[in-house]
Amino acid sequence: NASLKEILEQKIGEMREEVAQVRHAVGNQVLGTCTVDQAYGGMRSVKAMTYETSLLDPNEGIRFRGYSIPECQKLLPGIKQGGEPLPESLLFLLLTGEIPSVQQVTALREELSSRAQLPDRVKKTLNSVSPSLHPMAQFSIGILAMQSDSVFAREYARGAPKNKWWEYCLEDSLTLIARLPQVAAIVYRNTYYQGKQLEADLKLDMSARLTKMMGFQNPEFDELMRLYLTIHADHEGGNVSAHSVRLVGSALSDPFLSFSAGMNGLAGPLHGLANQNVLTWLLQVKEKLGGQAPTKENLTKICWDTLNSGNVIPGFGHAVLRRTDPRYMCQREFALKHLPNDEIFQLVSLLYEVVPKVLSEQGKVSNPWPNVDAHSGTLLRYYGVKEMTFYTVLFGVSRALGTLSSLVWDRALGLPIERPKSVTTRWIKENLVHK
Ligand code: NMX
Ligand code: MLT
Repeated sequence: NASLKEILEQKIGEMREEVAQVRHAVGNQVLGTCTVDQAYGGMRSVKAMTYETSLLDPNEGIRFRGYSIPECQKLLPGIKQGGEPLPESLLFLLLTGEIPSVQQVTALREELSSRAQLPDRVKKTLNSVSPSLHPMAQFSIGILAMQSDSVFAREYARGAPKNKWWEYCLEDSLTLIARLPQVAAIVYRNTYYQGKQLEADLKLDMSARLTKMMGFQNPEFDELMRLYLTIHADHEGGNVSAHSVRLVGSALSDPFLSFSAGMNGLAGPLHGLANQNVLTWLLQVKEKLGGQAPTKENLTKICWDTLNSGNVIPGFGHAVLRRTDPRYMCQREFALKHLPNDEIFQLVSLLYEVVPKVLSEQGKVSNPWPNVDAHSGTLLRYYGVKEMTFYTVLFGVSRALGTLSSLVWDRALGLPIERPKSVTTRWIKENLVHK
């Protein structure tokens, strides 16, 4: 039962060797190309970076270090046998590539607990922020308020050698991950409970610690939180939050600065904010039904009204996925098991039959199927988290696990500053149109 750091030390040595071999063998081969349309079109599908912690298949969905979500649910240690995986187990997997033993997860939990206490000055900063600020902005401020604790920034300024950077990045990443539940809970209590804070119980795993600090006491909700924090953790490297963390980190900005940048991207409606917008939209749908039972017919009409008013249907579509998101499916399975009769879940279920047909008929979307955000708010609401503007913060707590694990590897592999080349439209005309 080697420690996380011992395993990482060994794996980093092996991986540096592997990358050197790969670059020696195929370093000058073309990985991806970029057409003019792709350059104007959000670089969609351009293969232009490496990212080790997860890989997304358009049809199958995400694999964390090679393991699908159902495999993670089966293999990663939970709080009890057969329960949902502990996010701490996933963190171990993302960092090392290995499924941890129960002892290894216990050790990591203890490590995180020992780092979880939030300094008073950070609490003070969070308490001084207006609760009218969106919770994602408050969350990002809380992350930045911890920046003075960065070991990476301190050691870099002292001239730390490059081969040690990953260790300082790991230090900061573990501290950040350990503290984020409390940052999130303070934002929650400040925004919706007049700042009445609850103590952190450091003996609990990060999910139960978070729900307790928010004010909930329900073991079933704790299990949902474990699943939630596991499945939102990582989605390969090109999504807005992961890529922002990578990009900002490539300037050797420390993990606090880099992760805050990622959260500012997650806060956008086309990315993480979609989970808030989905529930807002579902409640609007309910209102439009005006007491009528939902049917395929009346829901089809409401979907068309949404599209015709120039809005997207939140929670549907994806830049890479081309089938139903497995993160949607595992949440659906959780709902079928624990809340099959919930009114909003039944609405979500019926929309699963309706929306893809409407979007396909409209003929614009590359993928008409639901993504992770189409389901998460329904589950949170069922367990009492009715404050929709908070949902993306929970996504953010989870996204730390993947993006910060990846950042450790960026420093371990010595990735340089990111600096792709841009061109102007005039350059394209002169060099391609009038060639
Ligand atoms: N409802 C209506 N129109 C849509 C939708 C949707 N759900 N999804 C895509 N479209 C439109 C899109 O706006 C674009 O229209 P136009 O050509 O007029 O600009 C057209 O379909 C083609 O877009 P795609 O190539 O299918 O999608 P793209 O890769 O550009 O964007 C999303 C991907 C996820 C941003 C897009 O599907 C979307 O806006 N979905 C709704 C918001 C959402 O659920 N976001 C969460 C994604 C997951 N996450 O957590 O980040
Ligand atoms: C994510 O989890 O980051 C989203 O599904 C968006 C993406 O992968 O582009």
